[in-house]
Amino acid sequence: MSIRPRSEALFAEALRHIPGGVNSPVRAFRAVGGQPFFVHSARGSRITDVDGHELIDYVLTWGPAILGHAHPRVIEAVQSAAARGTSFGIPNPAEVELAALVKQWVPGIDKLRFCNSGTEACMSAIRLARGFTGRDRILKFDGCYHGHADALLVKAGSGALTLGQPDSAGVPADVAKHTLVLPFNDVDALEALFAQQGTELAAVIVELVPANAGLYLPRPGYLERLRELTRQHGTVLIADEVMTGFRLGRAGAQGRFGIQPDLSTFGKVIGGGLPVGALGGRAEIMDYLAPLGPVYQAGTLSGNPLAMAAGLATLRELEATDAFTRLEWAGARLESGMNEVARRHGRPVQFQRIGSMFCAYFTDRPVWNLADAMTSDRAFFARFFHGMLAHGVYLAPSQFEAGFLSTAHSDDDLDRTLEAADRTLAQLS
Ligand code: KE4
Repeated sequence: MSIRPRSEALFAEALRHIPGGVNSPVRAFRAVGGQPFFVHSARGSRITDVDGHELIDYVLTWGPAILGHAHPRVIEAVQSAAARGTSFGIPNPAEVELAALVKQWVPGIDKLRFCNSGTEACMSAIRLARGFTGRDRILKFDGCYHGHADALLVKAGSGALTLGQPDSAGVPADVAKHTLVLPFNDVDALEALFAQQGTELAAVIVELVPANAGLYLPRPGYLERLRELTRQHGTVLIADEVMTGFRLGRAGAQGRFGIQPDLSTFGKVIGGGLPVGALGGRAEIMDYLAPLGPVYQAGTLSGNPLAMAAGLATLRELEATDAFTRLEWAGARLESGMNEVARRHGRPVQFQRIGSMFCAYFTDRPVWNLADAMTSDRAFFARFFHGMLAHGVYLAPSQFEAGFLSTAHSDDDLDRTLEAADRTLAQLS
């Protein structure tokens, strides 16, 4: 007897109308088996599915819901903005306010351009770097994901990796050939590449904290060396902060690691759950964007007033509360608790965390790059995922995704989560 009959019926219908029944591949549960549930509503740290099950949510719509779902101030801001019109395609005050606020939070952002997704932001940043330098070649790192623009779907992480399609069909070889891919955290490989072709590189795009193959951290000195090499060779350093921006602190990962990129891309939190992306950085580069400069970039809904209102309300709430202190505390509590539970059951787990982002790899070796991440026992992860779901905890449906905490996750949520993990590991032992 299914406990989710309404979700099952909806998924059967979705399969008739939508490829794979989902509007983004990772939602399809292909990495963990079974089928996705459908959400009826969400509030705070909880989501309720269409069959009435309430779950503690650690996906948080893949990062944006840093204040938890349906935060009153965000809802109020969006409702108030909507009453004045949903879109104008004409400059509106909110886009100026949000751009100014982002500049206050992130040193080194002289100018900012809004778009509608992280993909758009990263795609535009690559085009801008190519236009600014006159060079075609770019470098990314395996396991890192920067959205689904052709140039960046080369050994992508996230969904593409989980679906076992390191390169996507439909990306012309003529496009992919301009994208070089190195292992992350390998300084020797970086030195060799820059020695060989550094002056031909338009850009390096990097997640300063790769979180699309689970979550791993830069080794001490690695990002600093990357910054030095890109500066020496006139290569634009693009920090992809779509996931880490405004989550790992006011200045995101670049603030935590003291790295000053030339360009940064943002998404997720900056939109407070509505569709927003952004790229920003040095005016010398940003002013190459149309209508000032020769690099074209555009969007009907860019700077949309509803999305701007949600983003402004979110950042203002983070600023008004001790959000980052709370997020750090909750992350540390979850980490220590999960490590204790894993030890109790003699299960090798690498629980890797920074701030309110985390990933539990089922492997006995620390994870510093994609090759390490691939040693995780994905079959066991799938069983753990479903065990946790059965105990009311929703983790990302893939080993190669990060989990997130919000300011709405209570001590009781954390206790329940650790209890669920204890019971799940006991059942799987
Ligand atoms: P979007 O186009 O999905 O808004 O952003 C693309 C993107 C760019 N850069 C980074 C570092 C990202 O993490 C993402 C998107 N993240 C995935 C989750 N790993 C989105 C989830 C999905 O694809 O459904």
